[in-house]
Amino acid sequence: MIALLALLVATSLTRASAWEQQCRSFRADSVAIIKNLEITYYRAGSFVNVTSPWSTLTTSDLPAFCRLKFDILTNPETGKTAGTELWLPDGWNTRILGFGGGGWSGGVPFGPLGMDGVAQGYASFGTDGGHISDWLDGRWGLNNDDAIVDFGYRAVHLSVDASKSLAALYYGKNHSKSYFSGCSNGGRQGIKSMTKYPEDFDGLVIGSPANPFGKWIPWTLHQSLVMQPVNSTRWISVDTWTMIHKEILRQCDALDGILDGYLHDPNACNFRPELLACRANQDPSTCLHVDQLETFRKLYTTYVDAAQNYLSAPYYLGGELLWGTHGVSTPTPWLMAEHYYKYFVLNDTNWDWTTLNATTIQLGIDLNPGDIDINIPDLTAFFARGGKVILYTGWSDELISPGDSIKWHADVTAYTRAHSDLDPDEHFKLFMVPGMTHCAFGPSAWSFGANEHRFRGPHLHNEARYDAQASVVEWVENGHEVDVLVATKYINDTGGIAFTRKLCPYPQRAVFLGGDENCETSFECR
Ligand SMILES: [Ca+2]
Repeated sequence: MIALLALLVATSLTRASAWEQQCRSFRADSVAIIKNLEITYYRAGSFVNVTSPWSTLTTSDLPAFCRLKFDILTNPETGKTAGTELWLPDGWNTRILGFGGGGWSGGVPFGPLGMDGVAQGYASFGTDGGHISDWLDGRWGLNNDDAIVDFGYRAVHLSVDASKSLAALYYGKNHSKSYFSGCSNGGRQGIKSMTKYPEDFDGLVIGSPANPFGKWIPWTLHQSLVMQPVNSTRWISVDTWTMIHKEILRQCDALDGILDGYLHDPNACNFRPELLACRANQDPSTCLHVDQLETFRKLYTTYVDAAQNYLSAPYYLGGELLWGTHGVSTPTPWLMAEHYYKYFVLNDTNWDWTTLNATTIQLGIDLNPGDIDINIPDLTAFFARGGKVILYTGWSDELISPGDSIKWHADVTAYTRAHSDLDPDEHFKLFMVPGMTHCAFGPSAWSFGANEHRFRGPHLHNEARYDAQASVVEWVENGHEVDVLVATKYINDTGGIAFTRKLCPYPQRAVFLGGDENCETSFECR
């Protein structure tokens, strides 16, 4: 028995050494667009400490993998490149998984690459989007069309091609399927891929997409502008938002049957803000001025242009605690939005964001720098080749209105039905996540194996319904439709399980049936 164990250990050591040797001697000369390849092999459980402006990963929990760090030549005429990494686990599950970047990207998304990707056996890749920057800093875009095009679509697309080729070279066989996981701008990147390069991915899990970019960006500035000037009778401070939030919960928390500190369906709440109107001589920190009531109404109303054309959905009830902190209803503008007009649209470093007007907004939409936007909701080519996509958005998203995900889902459904014989419901599911803020977190059950969820906290287990990424694999490879996901709330988002909830394909929602409110089996999708 001991001899057998010794043999097994020796065999596995030999195998590990073979991979290590394969990694260290790997050459990518045959992949023409790869430049400056650097190779590092990490044995299982070794200390990984890597950082980019976008993401830092520090862990000793990863399986053995070969790290390829390289530049992709994105424009042979100018020599433009985009920084990219492909991590190849010894125990490959034969799948490729790409990760998107939020904000302006600006660095390889190491966290999800490791915890969401390699740890699950995927050959995992991500790109910096063609530039190095802080995720909110768009100064790199000034008079830099090459970099803007990389950000718009080129860096991701070419990194898919390169990663497929490199994985085939490394493992000596082609990948089986390719997947993508991204949230925010990463969600936009996923939608861009499905529309522009429908063959790049077989399945995607995308969250809260920054889409349509040219209409979402001005919305963020609009949300700040309606409250200006700071400390006027229109202004709503962080403390006042907290007071409003408490009143919303007082009026509506129990509507879903559970006093759990969040709304399962914000649209079910007929909130009456006027009950907070200040009475004569009332302390103004305990009530709302009539001008603040008007501000409140505007922030929760669909944003349209002067001709009543739709630009963006509004805020929804329940996320108020973040609106004034890292949301967009803040004294200063959402930096990403200010930089979009300064450095991408107007090339005017002195542009004053408070002068935002219909002409500037339309110019951004018409210019569509770097083809950032996705203007036609056409996923028919992606659907026709069997592609599947799970889209998710938190109802309490503070940076991108969740209503825009609902509109995009409806637009794609309508377009598909009008222009093909395909059934969009067999390819595209939307999951609205009660109480979740932008991409993750919030008072609710928000962990379900979507982008960065394993990086941001613990994970229940790998069964498909607990794991959006595993669910889309099941859907693509075995035809098992995703009819429910289970989200988990961990104690303080780090510890044991506080409660679980069902997430249902929109427009269904999880209805509480009674019984144990902490267990998802007490809910039903209706
Ligand atoms: Ca509730």
